[in-house]
Amino acid sequence: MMLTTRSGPRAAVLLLLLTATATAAEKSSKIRLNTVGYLPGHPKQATIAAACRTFQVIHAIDHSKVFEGEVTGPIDDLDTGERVHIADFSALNQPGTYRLRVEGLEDSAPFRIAADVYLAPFVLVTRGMFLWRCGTAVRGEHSGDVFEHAACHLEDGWLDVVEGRHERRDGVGGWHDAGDYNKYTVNAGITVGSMFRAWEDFGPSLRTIRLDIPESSNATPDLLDELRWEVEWLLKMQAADGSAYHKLTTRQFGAFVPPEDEKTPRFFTPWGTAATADLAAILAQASRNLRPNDPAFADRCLASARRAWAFLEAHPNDHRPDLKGFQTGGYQTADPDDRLWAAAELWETTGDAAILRDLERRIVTADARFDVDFDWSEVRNLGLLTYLFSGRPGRDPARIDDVKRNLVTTADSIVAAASEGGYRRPLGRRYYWGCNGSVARQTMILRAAYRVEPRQDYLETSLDALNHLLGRNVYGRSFVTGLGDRPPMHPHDRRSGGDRVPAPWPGYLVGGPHPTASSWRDDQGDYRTNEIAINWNAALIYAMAAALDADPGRH
Ligand code: 9MR
Ligand code: 9MR
Ligand code: ZN
Repeated sequence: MMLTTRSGPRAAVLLLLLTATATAAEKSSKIRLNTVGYLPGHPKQATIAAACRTFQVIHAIDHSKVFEGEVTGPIDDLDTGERVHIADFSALNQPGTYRLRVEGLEDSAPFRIAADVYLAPFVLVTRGMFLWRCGTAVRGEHSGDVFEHAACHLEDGWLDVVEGRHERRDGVGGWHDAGDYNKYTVNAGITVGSMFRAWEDFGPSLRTIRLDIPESSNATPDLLDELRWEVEWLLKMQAADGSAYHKLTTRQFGAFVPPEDEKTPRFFTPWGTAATADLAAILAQASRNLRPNDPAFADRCLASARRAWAFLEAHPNDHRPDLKGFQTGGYQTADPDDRLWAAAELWETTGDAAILRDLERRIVTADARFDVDFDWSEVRNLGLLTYLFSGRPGRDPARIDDVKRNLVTTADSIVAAASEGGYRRPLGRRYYWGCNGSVARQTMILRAAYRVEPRQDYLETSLDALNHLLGRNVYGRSFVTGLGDRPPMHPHDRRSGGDRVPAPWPGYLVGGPHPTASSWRDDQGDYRTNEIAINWNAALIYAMAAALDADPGRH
């Protein structure tokens, strides 16, 4: 709209400035809480970045008071430099839609208290994986917008780099990695591993959830069908000798166009041992989880997993692929943790005693140590958890004790880290590329510890992770597109930037602030803090699956 006023452009500029200031003030909401909501029967807290003594919870619509209390604090939040107070309204369990009110401040964003508060969010973020499908057309509706693209990357991929001849090999399918359309074996590892872990830990809560994907009408649970989409692609990433190609990508990152318009050739790149181990782990895990619904497919997965394992045994040294000529994602990583994970999944699926001995040797070498936070480059936790929760006989009781003890100590350190700051962020003061994904993934450690020692702290801190990502942060905003209050509008995502819909594709967790708590920018150009990625979404899927399972009504 053109602004034409009698006093001319200066007044127009002033008016724009005023509007901008108002918007900025609105953006720094002082009452920060989970803008999606809370589960009855669990703690409920907000962080207030202002001096205050009392607060109220009011009905979102008629503003009638339903709860009041005194805040605690102040706490000096070292990450943000703020002095904050905490409003605790845990005692409010009556389902409804509310806002938090503090005299002198703008009311908080609306939020719900409801037993099903995580159901729609779980569907949204898991459907995010479906919308990431490559090699096929996808379509989704959200809040009145339609998000779609035609079948893409049907030429995947070329063998030039690995075979020295210009020939195609079928690598169609899988999920795009992130804001870019490339496909990387290593990142598929942590992603699929985290989602299968969600299935293995919380299957009974997830089994009947419909995701409205093309396979929804078959007899297989939708979450498993979505996983199978990626597993089918991984099968194609295995070379004849059992090794795995490290990635299938363009040479440079492409433009912000819809995926079907990206016609630049994509190449298989050389193999690596981390990629091969991750492929072995996933296919072994897929084999046992998909067996009840498709035994023939399960056999294929297991045969491939075994071939990958045999290749690894014949190539005991860490081998990183030579990726020269490619500027796309690196995902280069040391392989000991990947091998440990592969051993764990293969043993769990087959019961092979030699693999168990190998696995336990690796656990000793790693001091049975859990990583307090982990992403694509650290998959040891996945292996340790599979080992710990196995129902198979034959494990060394001393090893089991080591792993248990380490798990509980690690969970304790996460609880302690959450307690230090004003926002109960389980990752404490660590901020790096993709840290939002790590916050979500910490719930895996917390929920595992809760299984071993049912301390309420573990359960509640895993919900704190979600509270933080959905608005209890310095921005008072949700970090997930299409969800909660003032979610990211400009993620680094080629589909969102390349289509005509103003809203971004929904259901995606952005990487998050770094190097400091306040360095996130909702700007498409800022791929360091505002990109989306399958590994981070998978962690969020786990966290939300865990929250579905935490609904006290379910037990
Ligand atoms: O768009 C790319 C994003 O998907 C990657 O995560 C990121 C880091 O590897 O790189 C982005 O690409 C940028 C490139 O590295 C530098 N030039 C600008 C590109 C953004 O379009
Ligand atoms: O998640 C990756 C992060 O740990 C790295 O620091 C970063 C830079 O190498 O790359 C991230 O992964 C990107 C990948 O390389 C390309 N696709 C997008 C990924 C998310 O930004
Ligand atoms: Zn594609």
